Amino acid sequence: MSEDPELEIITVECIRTPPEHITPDKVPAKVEERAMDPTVKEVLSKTMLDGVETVWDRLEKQQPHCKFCEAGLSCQRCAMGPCRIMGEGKSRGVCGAGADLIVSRNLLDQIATGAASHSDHGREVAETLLLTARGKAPGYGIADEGKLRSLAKEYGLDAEGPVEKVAERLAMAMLDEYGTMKGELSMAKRLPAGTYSMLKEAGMLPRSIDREIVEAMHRVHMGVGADYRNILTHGVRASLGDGWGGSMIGTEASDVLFGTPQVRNSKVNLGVLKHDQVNISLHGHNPVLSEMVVRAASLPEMKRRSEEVGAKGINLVGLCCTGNELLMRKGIPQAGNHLSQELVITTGALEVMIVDYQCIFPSLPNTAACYHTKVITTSPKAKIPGGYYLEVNPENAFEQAKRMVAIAVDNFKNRSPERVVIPNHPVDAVVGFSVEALRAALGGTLKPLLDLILEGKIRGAVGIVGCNNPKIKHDYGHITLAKELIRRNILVVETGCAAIACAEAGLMVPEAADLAGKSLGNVCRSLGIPPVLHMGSCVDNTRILTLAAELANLAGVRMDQLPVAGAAPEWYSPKAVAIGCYFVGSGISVSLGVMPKISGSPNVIQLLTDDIQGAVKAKFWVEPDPKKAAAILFDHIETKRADLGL
Ligand code: XCC
Ligand code: SF4
Repeated sequence: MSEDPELEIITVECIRTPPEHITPDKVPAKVEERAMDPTVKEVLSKTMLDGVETVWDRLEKQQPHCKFCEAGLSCQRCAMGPCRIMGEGKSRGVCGAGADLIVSRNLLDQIATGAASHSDHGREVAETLLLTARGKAPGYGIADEGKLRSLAKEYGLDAEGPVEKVAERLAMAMLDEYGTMKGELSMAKRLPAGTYSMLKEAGMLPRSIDREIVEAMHRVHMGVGADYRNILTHGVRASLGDGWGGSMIGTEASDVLFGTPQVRNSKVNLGVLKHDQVNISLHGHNPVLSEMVVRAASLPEMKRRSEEVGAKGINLVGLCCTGNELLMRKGIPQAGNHLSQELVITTGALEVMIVDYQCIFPSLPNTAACYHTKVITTSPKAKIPGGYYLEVNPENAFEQAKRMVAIAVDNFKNRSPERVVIPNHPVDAVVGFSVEALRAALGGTLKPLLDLILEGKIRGAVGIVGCNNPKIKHDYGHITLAKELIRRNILVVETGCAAIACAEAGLMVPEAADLAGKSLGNVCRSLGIPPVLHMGSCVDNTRILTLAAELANLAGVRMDQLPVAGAAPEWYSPKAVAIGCYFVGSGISVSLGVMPKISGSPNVIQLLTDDIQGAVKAKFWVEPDPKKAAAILFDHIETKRADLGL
């Protein structure tokens, strides 16, 4: 129980794997099958010997998956069902829906879920900006005034005068984008003219952020549209509202409040936990709370308090995208990505895990119940049974953050040193390649980067993004694809869990230039940069959009004409579906390492892997083998080069 009197908790139990399921003799082989990072393997092995259940065990217990659901052919949308469709083209749901409709509607549902998640996160950052401007968010401030004023200009606002006034105007304008009546999004103007008019022509330009998501939910109701092409055209539009709207607001407003990322050094993997300090992990996606935890943990009174309980200080570590946000802006070390979230607890060395939302396993409190760790939930949207709930809003965030740090410090005495395993070797990583940081490194313009691409020293660029999925050996897809691409002189830019995977594999240090092909290697050495660049969290995929748009504008071409592509080798999340769609919608073709649930409709497959090119000149590939995916992406890039006469 907590010593904080106001905290109540529903007690949950530690979930153990049945003893016959994983016997000690099976552990080494299972560990090899599941993971490749040495620190993950070390802690996973300990976890399995502790008998604590993880995501991999639960995946095994789910086998075999339902074939109808896997193919996207089950429908739960109304009370005449549920329905499952069998056989090609003949079978129908009770309402008469066929395979194409059921599959496309399910996919639209996923796109809307993903776009809603990122865009709602963006809205909270913009609201925090507004409260900060009005002096109602103690602890927050404007960290990047230059960016604030240039964004205000971009939004067509008065960018002069007191900083609070400009911030207030910008925050209001950003919040207006969610339901704007002006018919299109302000930041869609970042699109190169040719791409913009192509989308307009195709009826895919989003009218506002929320409207397209709400309309998607309307369209998945029984008896609305029945044409799969029309349904998925709207899916692309809704995703573009996320990419050039909600997520982009998330990125830009975060930069204004917390600072635009600059290139910096940090450390990654489970080895960043410390034996002699109070360990707190920050997990989720939104930087609004975690930035306050960083401030609270650095207060001298907290350090003193930690010394009173026999610790040598407070060690903050990041997980998933909240971690990426802190890594890029503050250099806070990163403990791991999606599939490491349970392992941070099972090291036995974690006092508190603070979560906001998205990608948080609902069973984390059960995992924590096997050790001394306390899970603290903070968002009214994301209460989790078994977690302590400390509601956070911009008005109280700093005060609440102090309480959380105090809970962690008080919990240090409950750690059992004999149950702790912390791997020894954190890995170095250079992070923080925002578009602004890249531009600054190149002398104030991206022109030198474009020239290197035009000259062929860099053949092109691929954004490797997205999650981990236990169906794929942890991080194997990301690391293998990145290595194969840089070897072919293709620059790799990364976000999300992909970025963490490659950082842990040592690909984000300048010395990794030696793993790149000759010409890319030389470019990296002359600029002192790694061949794989960390561009941030998943909302920061918009940094990749902005980068590509700026390069296309400099070259005077549409985005689809650039020798670039996207890849999500280990994706799992509906957010990744939305990201894939807004990349493709913007003209950047995307390779997926995990098959979406569309195999039940050959027509939908045909649309997404080929016909969609008629509208946006980009498409999806599905290729589970990252080596083959690298070959596909390389050919694509070389074709684009040839088309440009390079
Ligand atoms: Fe989640 Fe962003 Fe995916 Fe990682 S990459 S598993 S979405 S944490 Ni966003
Ligand atoms: Fe079945 Fe049609 Fe209802 Fe879906 S919408 S559950 S296919 S009746």
